[in-house]
Amino acid sequence: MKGLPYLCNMENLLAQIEQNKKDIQETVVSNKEQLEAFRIKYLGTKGLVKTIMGEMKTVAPEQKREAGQLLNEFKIFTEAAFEAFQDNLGNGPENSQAAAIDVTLPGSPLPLGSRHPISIIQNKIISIFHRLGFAVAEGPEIEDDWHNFTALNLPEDHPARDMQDTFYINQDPAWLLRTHTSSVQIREMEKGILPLRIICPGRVYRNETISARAHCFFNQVEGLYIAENVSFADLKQTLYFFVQEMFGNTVKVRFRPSYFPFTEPSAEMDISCLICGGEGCNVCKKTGWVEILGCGMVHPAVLDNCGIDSNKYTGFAFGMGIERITMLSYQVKDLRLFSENDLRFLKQFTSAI
Ligand code: 2NL
Repeated sequence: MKGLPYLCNMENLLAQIEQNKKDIQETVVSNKEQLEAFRIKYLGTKGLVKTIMGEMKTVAPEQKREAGQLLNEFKIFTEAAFEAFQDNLGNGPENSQAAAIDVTLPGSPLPLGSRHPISIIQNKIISIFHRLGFAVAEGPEIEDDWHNFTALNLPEDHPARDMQDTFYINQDPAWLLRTHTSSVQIREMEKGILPLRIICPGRVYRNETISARAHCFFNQVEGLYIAENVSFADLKQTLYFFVQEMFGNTVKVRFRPSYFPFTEPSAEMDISCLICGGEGCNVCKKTGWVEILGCGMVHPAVLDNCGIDSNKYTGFAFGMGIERITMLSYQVKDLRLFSENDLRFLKQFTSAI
């Protein structure tokens, strides 16, 4: 407006409104200060909208109705312009977080995870032994000397008890991180409920230098069957069934004599190499065989230590490393991959289970 006093008839009221609308249409608001200046100029208490509205009193009574309508439209026009400027600056209600959510849009899907390869193989082992009547038993990872060593017939000076091989708890070296899940089996035997047919999967700890083939923690499945008249033939047949279910029915097994303080006799079981079928390759170190577990008949001293009458009962036991079975099953060359949480590795095991 050119600073002229507002004229008091319909024609001039219309002219003022048209001029202001034109001005508003030409206004550029590119920051908060300009927005505020616009608000004060048009919509403030002394702004043009209010001022022109004040002109109503000078309009002839028969034209007041029409004038009121025009003024109201002008007010709405100005307010809409202000809101549009505000939105363009990015702080209007349309851009606030609440308004940005369109509830009619489909949600963003949660990415599907995958089971860890160790868990896949552990579950497979559990289900095979489940079909033979073995129940899963679990126990603590922090153990005492008795359940981890003494009850298992390990002499006081056995190297496994050494600080170098076992993680003892600093505050109280009577406690240690279990080095095998045999301690769970000891606890089950101590309960005295026979016959006993269990497998014990779980994490174990040994003070090993970490490499492609060894880690300071890994997973084991141990198995134990105690009843009257359990023989080495039962052990062989059970493990043979396991291998056939696990690796297929063309796989061959062989038992080699071995030594463990907790079994007598003791053996190690090999399977024919899955990679070369026995021809000889890198995996089997050109022998055609790969070792997968240790086993034997439970030593009578172990039964006695757990309060089981070794004249009445016999049993077999075995233990295997799940990492090793998993590496053979999926041809994983480095055991460290299992604990590094590298999604490029883990995603390769995505499946429906
Ligand atoms: C291996 C060897 C083995 C056992 C574990 C066992 C447990 C009790 C009594 C007797 Cl309570 N034996 N467990 C027996 C033989 C071998 O593991 O090389 N594991 C990876």
